[in-house]
Amino acid sequence: MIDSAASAYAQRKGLASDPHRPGYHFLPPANWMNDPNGLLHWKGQYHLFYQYNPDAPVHGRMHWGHATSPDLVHWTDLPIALTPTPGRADAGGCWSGCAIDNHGTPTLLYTGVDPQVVCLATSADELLTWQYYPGNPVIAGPPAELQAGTGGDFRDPFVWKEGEYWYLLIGSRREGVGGMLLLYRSRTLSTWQYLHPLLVGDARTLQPVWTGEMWECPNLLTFGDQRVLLFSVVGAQESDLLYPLYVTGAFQDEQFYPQAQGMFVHGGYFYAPQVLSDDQGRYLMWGWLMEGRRSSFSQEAGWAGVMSLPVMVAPLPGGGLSLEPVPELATLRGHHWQDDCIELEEGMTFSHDDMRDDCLEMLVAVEPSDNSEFGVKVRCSPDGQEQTRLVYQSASRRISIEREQSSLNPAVDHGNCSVGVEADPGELLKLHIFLDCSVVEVFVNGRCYLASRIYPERRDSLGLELFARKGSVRVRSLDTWRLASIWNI
Ligand code: DQQ
Repeated sequence: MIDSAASAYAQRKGLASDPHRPGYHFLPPANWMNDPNGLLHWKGQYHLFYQYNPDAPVHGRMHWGHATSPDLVHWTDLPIALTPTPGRADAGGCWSGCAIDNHGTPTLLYTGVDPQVVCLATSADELLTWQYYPGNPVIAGPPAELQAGTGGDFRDPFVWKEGEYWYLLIGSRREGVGGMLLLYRSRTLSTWQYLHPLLVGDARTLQPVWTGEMWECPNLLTFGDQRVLLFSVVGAQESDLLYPLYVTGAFQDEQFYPQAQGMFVHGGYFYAPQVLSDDQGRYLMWGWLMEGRRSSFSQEAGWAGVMSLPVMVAPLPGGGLSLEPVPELATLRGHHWQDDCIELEEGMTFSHDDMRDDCLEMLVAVEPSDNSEFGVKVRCSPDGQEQTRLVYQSASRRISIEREQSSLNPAVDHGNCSVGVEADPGELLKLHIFLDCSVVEVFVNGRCYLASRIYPERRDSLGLELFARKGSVRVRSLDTWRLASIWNI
């Protein structure tokens, strides 16, 4: 339990020597974490709540963990914010939800289980402790006419203010049809009127993207007249196919008119994102990075789950989303290697002898070429036995994360992932890579984001190398930084 700053520190210290435990991504002091919750920029502090099982590194009785940051980089552990409590509507767990500023009163709307209902809590002491609303649940389950087809799936309220109403979106599903987001409205936050489904998927269609059987964790972002819905798709019940989707469109007269949709984070490990709007007017997104190893390994390690980097999100004029890591992360930069104009012929590699670490940031700008395959190896052992490759194929315009050799341990994930990258003719390829022990995140030209997990076994798998494995490439510039850990332990 995070019952005091001292015990959080002791837990973090106890796990600090684990070579797979990230150093500059947020994660709890120990045990299990999943979705980001209740994101709020409040009086200059970023508040991050998260799905947390303080008792074991497995999904269990979900609490809300809590941390704050003044700068999006360094985090302070705070006491648990929500605890499932016998006799209340959240007795079986405090599942995901959101935070809002209700005219100066910090307010949470979250999922109580079981059954899945909407609960409300408020804070009178700057978000430190939370008072459970005695009239909970404020929504007692799906609307009667839809109840039978939802199978009780009704979770993760997202609330925003528009005109004279508060609106609430919640994830659900319709048996035999697909996922859906239900829309409610209220003037008070404690009494809600059901309006209609705002968006319904179709699990029988694969194109342009399969939208799965159930939707959860909705967010609605507003950019003038344009809206972006983000939600998370449960591919099929009882499967572990989980991925987030976006849909752009317009919200008029309480209806949503979709325009474009698609996947926006690739790699298979990023899930349940939540977004906050900060006082600079930016939408910042965090997602849960799932583990890519057996649960027994996480249990042995004493922790599971890590938060993604904070990512700025905005719609692009031609469709798709702009996705960039926040510039505040630059404060983590330490030793810097700077190189210009690196010519790589087929079969050649480039590195520096001392360019070895497992906490790194890289910016690589590559001139366009017709038919080349260029890449970066990370977590590479001196003999190459272990290595993870990020590869760009110019002919197919695809970026891949190749993990076949990422670990000598056969029981961790080794699958590859590959995604097409939109590029304008003549545009430089810009890879922005973050490596943090078992986390790899890659941003490509500010409009493609991949996140993956790797678990090298060898302590000397720290090498970094550029390579051309087909054709020749010209690297216009290469900047590599060692990044510092954010935990003072
Ligand atoms: N995780 C939470 C739910 C949410 C799911 C429970 C998504 O509220 O739907 O841990 O990861």
